[in-house]
Amino acid sequence: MRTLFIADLHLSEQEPAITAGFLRFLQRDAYQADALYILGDFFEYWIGDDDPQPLHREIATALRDLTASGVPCYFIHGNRDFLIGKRFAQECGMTLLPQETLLTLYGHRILIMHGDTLCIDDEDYQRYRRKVHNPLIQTLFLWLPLRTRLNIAAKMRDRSQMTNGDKSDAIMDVNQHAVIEALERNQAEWLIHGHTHRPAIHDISMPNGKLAKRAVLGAWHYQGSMISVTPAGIELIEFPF
Ligand code: OKV
Ligand code: MN
Repeated sequence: MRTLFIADLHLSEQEPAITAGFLRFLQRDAYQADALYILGDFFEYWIGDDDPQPLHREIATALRDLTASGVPCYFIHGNRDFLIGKRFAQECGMTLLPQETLLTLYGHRILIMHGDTLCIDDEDYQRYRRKVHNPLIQTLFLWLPLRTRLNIAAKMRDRSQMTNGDKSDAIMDVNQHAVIEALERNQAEWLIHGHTHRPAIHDISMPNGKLAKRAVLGAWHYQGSMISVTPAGIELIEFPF
């Protein structure tokens, strides 16, 4: 009786150690779980399901093996891999979920999301997000040839790195009001998200006097990070690759 959550692996051909760590995590932990939830930024970048990168096929095969063995896998988009579509999800045997999803696990009401929508103080990012989430803009982008999309995406990542300066400093934290609003709106006890790369389990005093929890997943830079939910509670676990 254990459900696992991960986020922010930022998988890429450039970081084979992270891919190896993920494949080990699947074998060691995920096969024993009731379900696996991936809460976004699974990949460092994504420009369409038709991208023929060998890494994508390798990951799809590994997730397909897991889901075919009977462990359901669910996916919520991050700010980097928001273009992951039905085709790739089907290849993995995983289910795409809405950006905010309420679960009931072992009697607990748990809200899950990537976490970027909570960072409302970063107005530049929220403006950028509205643009690239516009369905018409996405359709137009996906019509472009693969090569063109790769070039545009590489330019956008370069620019973002320049304007962000030191990346980890520039990642803004969640807005506390947005957190409370989301928990209240869903009548949830716990919130699980990633994105900020600040792994922790925070207590939240709700306006109704109740205590809620916000569990934040860590990024997979030098080690793995997962959240485990069991009938006994919620736990943040870091582990070597
Ligand atoms: C992902 C981020 C690059 C942040 C572009 C429309 C547009 C989609 C896209 C291109 C970029 C995702 C898909 C990438 C996240 C960046 C830079 C900063 C802060 C368009 C729809 F605009 F060209 F029409 N993209 N890629 N960033 O390289 O994966 O999240 S990406
Ligand atoms: Mn993110």
